[in-house]
Amino acid sequence: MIKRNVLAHLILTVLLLLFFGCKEQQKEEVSTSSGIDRQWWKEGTLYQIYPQSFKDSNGDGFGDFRGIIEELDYIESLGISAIWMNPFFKSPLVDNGYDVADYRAIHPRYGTMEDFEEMLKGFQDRGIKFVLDVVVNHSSDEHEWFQKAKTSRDHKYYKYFHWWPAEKGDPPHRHSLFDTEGGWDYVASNNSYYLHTFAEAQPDLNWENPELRSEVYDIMKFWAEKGVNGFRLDAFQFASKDTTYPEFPEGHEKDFIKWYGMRPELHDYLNEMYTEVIEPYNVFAVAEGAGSGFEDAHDLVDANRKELQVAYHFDYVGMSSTPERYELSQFKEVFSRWDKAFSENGWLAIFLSNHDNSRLVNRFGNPSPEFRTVSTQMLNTFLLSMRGTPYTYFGDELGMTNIDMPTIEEYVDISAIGEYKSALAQGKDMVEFMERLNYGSRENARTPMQWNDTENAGFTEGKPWKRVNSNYKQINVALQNNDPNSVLNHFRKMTQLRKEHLVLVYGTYQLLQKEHPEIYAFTRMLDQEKVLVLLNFSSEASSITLPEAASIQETLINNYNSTNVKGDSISLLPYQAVLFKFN
Ligand code: TEU
Repeated sequence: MIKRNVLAHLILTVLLLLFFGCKEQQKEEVSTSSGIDRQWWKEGTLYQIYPQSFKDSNGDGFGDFRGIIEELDYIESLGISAIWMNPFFKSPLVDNGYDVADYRAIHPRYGTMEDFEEMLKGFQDRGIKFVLDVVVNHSSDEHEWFQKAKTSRDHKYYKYFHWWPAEKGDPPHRHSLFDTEGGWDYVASNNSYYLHTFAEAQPDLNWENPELRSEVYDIMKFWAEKGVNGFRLDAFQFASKDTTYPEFPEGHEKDFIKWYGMRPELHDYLNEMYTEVIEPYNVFAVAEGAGSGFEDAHDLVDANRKELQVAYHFDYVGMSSTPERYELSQFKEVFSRWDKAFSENGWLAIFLSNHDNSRLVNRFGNPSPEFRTVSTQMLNTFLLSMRGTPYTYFGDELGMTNIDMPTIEEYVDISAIGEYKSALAQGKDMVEFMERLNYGSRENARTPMQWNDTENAGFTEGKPWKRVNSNYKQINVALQNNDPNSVLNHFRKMTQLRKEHLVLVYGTYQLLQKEHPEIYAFTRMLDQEKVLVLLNFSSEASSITLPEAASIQETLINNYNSTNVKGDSISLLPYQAVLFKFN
């Protein structure tokens, strides 16, 4: 049996193969746009709220809807256009809500349906759209469907899940992303094994069954009728499966996603979802995951195919998940490659962080007190000036950092605990393992929002469900609000700039000097408007020689007070980020 961390290694190998396997495609990195199809979900910046950690209104230590309502003005002040909120449905919370027991009910931790409606109206009144997280690759084992499915093979809900009848013998081995024991578990009452791609408590739903699909569309319609504007489809590339459940053969690491999901039928289901929900309700959908390559990704978001509107891929997330970090050349290569592939057709999300990764500044910037402000500003400049829809994870508009959690006792995340058990069982060097977990764990990104310098950073008046980062007195909203040079105000300037300059949304992208070891330089161009983006990814000053420097007209944004342009040479200070308009 291949253990979980071996699997993680395989995934990393896949990513590396993808990076280097496609190098020949990057010879020509100029992209062109073919007419503008203006859409709110392309132009806006999306802000992700992890509701459990945003703001607690009732002192129980968990963030809730009323806490979010209290902060609507703050959210509006960011200049973002849409919210994506992580799941808040009824759930046993085995995976913090990614295990849904009732898709139409609110978990009491977050409030009531009335609270939800008031919060939604608060967003609508401010012109902010709302994107719901739809977790329908799997449900919770406490969902009524699964509870009834367990009772008998004759129950109609039995066919809502994937089963292996025990009389056929042991099921073929299947990896699970959260369970070292594998992806099948036995149920005595119906003498069958059920499949779970994630935890044991997250049985996979059977998308090959039209009745199940119809139930999901009804759930989406229920929320669309309440006024939500979009859906994020969780782990969706796994939804359609080969129901002979073939074993994962050695040497097929590259095909991991194809092997377990991404069947051709997925496109039919998405097309059906489009006809049933997306088009009639005028909503949009974004899939977590973009399949196993450009072809899959294109098919998912090709407007002519009427499936999804946006996809997000993980190529650059993998490169930063270990303390060894990444090379700037890889970073440029991945973004340029994906941009080129989508220059004619389709649309991507641009993100560097979310609830499944440690903090942005730790992975891609420099969290030291000296550089965290400028390096976060530089990364936010990148996110908001690249082609695609920027996704900003809450707290990254402040430069919130990883929390130091050196011992396993503090971890509550199913993924972290599973990895720990597996490492222990394999006799790994646990000191090294804990260092890696401390750096890469997604729990780093789930600590409470830092509002001010009062106790618990103003997140709660009770005991927070997760310890607040001890740096909250140095990094918080109150401190940054009135400081024109703060990460927060730089973020606000960037969202504003993106609204004012359509070139930052739709302009073509061209990478300049791809070999430069410290500076990421690119242009965006739309009709007569031309913008030069210069980002120093290093803690040292650096300079670059560009013919474009001679045609600079205006500085649009700069995270330092000055720029240093001499002829065709531009010098940048550590982590300096500048946008120039040029002829
Ligand atoms: O994540 C899907 C996914 O691909 C995970 O492997 C993810 O990379 C992993 O959680 C990182 O530790 C989605 C959600 O975003 C995640 O929070 C859920 O835990 C998961 O689905 C199961 O629903």
